[in-house]
Amino acid sequence: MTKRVLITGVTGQDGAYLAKFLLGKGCDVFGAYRRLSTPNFWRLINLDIYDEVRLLPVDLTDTTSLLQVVTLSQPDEIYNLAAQSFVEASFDQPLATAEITGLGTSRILEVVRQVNPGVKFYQASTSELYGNGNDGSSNEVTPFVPASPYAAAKLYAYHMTKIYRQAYGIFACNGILFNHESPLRGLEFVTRKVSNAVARIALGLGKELVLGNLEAKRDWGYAPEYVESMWLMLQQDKPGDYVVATGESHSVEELVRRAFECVNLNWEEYTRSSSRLLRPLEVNSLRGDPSKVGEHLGWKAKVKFDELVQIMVEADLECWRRWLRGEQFSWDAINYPSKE
Ligand code: NAP
Ligand code: F7E
Repeated sequence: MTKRVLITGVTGQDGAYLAKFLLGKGCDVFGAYRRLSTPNFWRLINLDIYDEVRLLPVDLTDTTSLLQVVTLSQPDEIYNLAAQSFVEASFDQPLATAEITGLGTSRILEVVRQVNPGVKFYQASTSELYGNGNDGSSNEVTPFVPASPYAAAKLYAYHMTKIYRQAYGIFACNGILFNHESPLRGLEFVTRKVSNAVARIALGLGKELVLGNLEAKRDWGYAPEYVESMWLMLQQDKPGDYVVATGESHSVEELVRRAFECVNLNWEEYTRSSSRLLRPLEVNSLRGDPSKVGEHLGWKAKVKFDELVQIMVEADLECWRRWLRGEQFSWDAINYPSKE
């Protein structure tokens, strides 16, 4: 029988890649999207799957809408990817972040418990949970020391996922994913901000790149690979929690240097750091230990840092070259889901 899957946050980076991956597995894919005044389906259009995903409106702050999408889609598996996911914004909007990213997860879990506790549930947990608690590499038993409203909200969601697993026997998993990036990454995140600025500078469309903390280190992987790990977690005999990472970390400065190397420019001539872009509290360094996901699920990151940066810079160069030729970006497309 065709498996039915529901993805919250289908309009985001991971939602779009996961939808594509699950369609490739032959699943019936339901995508829960948030109605906005400006349509936001450019990633689904970019991956050429807009017509294949069955789009249902939802808001994580509205339990009724969650009840409706779960009842309508009758899923075998739910992937909860929706969140206010930008750490910086969580300092400006701590309550909205708690409502969506934290309580939103509780609302879905409660709908699952009441409607069909047999549904398998994936929670998008994060390396931000570790905060500054550990200088080395972090695994599934490393203590969590959250350092932002985003991380605190995700910590609550992480625990609720475990609690529903232990208390009600729900097949609920936490994927503790380290940063993963792609050409579909939002422009506010540092990798895409850099690749986009570098492409514009290389084509004479931009002059400089202004960043915050150049010393911060992250374990950056390639998003299309990471969504496979989400699916693998729900195909196991037992539910569990898994760190997903490359095992390497690099600084923001290395990211910038590498990105400018891709277009044969010297990063120092175009880049400056502004104290206005520093966060009220920074997570200095994160590196994951992917031993468990490798041993239990056979998952391993293939695309590493240098290749990732190259993929992203080349994709942005291609976009801006098309723009110079008068073509549209995929995110210029106007589209609305049909009620049918
Ligand atoms: P993203 O691009 O920011 O996507 C977030 C999604 O959540 C979007 O589809 C967004 O909809 C939706 N959303 C936000 N508020 C909502 C609400 N109130 N109701 C319903 N939907 C709402 O994030 P991502 O990078 O794909 O990440 C996916 C998930 O993994 C997130 O939960 C994130 O926190 C987590 N995570 C990400 C990373 C990473 O490196 N990417 C690492 C670890 C964990 P709109 O399009 O309408 O805004
Ligand atoms: O910042 C530094 C910044 O915003 C990375 C989310 O997907 O991954 C993401 O969170 C680092 C930080 O990602 C700028 O201070 C310097 O140290 O790309 P980011 P993030 O905060 O690591 C985790 C795993 C998630 O779960 C989140 O949802 O880069 N940085 N200068 C900058 N960051 C940004 N955005 N912009 C700058 O100008």
